[in-house]
Amino acid sequence: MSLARFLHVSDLHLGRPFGWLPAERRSERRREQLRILERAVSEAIERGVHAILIPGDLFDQEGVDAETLATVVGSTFAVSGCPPVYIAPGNHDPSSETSHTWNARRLRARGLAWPEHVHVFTEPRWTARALEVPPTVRVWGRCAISSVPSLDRPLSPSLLEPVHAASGNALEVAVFHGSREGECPTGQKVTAPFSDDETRHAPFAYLAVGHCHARSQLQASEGASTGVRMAYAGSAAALDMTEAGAHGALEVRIEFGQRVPHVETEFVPLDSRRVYDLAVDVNGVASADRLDRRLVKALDDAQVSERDLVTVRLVGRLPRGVRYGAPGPEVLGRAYHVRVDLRAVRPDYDLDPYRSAEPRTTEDKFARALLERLDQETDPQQRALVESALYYGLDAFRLREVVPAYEELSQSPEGAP
Ligand SMILES: [Mn+2]
Repeated sequence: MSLARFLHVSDLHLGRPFGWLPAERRSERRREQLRILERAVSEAIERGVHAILIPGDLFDQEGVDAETLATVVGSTFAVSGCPPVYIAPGNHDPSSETSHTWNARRLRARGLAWPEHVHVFTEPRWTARALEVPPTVRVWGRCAISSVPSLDRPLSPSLLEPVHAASGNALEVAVFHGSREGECPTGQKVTAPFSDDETRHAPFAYLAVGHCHARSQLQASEGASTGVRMAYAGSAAALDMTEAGAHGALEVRIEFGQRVPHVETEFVPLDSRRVYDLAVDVNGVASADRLDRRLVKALDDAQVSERDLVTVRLVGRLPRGVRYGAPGPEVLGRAYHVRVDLRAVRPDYDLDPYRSAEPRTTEDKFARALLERLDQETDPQQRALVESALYYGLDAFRLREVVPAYEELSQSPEGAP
């Protein structure tokens, strides 16, 4: 048996503007992205992998700043001991004749050149490079050639024809950027789509894919390999507040030789910051200070560190008289970045006037009718239903909007990290 090892690292988005961070932290986070890529290279060296696979969006955009470009092209991969690197550009950093990042002539004009051991797949059709070590391993790649999403299906039988024609005794590994149908978030651009069925029938023992920023994988028990057939390593550095959890790369180990190749992956953390999404219930809170204390407790319970990024979603009804605009320094000092989402908070209503006064307006009559039903109802589930109908109704009358919020009141206030 032989063993092929790779480091699969993806969607660095170097040069990201990070406009949602305070101005003084944007360039700091961009420098961190570069450190994360450097860490990926040193992990690859320490782990003794045979190659680094980068399936796209290494750069956030075509016009990445000159300093970042010079660092990545000239030094990040030039360190001694760096294994071969295979890059398949994605929709954020597509390959073209005019590309400042991938076109050799353009780079030369700036006095830059990718090191010899960095191979960039600059064609939208599948092409292959054989590894020197271990022998009989081939890396296949294809790239995005425009930032306009492509609907070409990279794993369709027609696009895979050259791979089928060439495949013989080699271990075939794929690196590309594309959308796994049913897996990427609905808001994300669909580009180079592929299905699980196409993945299972493709002649690759492992597919290192980029585009989806959340880590995920597809297992297979027959065909070109067993174990992990395809994976998204996710974004190596958290790029925004929606990218919850830990971020890094995947070490991929493929046993091959006498029998069907077997693939295993191991998560390699690279970003020392984590993104959290917590929900905090505001019901019955006595003051803004007390609410801040609830927030601090929620951060503590979730073990948020001062390096982390946190969205706190406030839910429930804020008691009358309590004003809350933004968290105080006590909360803000607990993490690198805290964003408080107030959209699900609704005012609590004073119901007594509806009970005592003679109903005159439609709002009064509506409230009185539902309060009477509420008083008669004994079943707790039915009571909850009538209560939320009452509050939604009052929202419609008073706020001129109805936002789903009250159902969340019955759920646990503890958010999951
Ligand atoms: Mn991306």
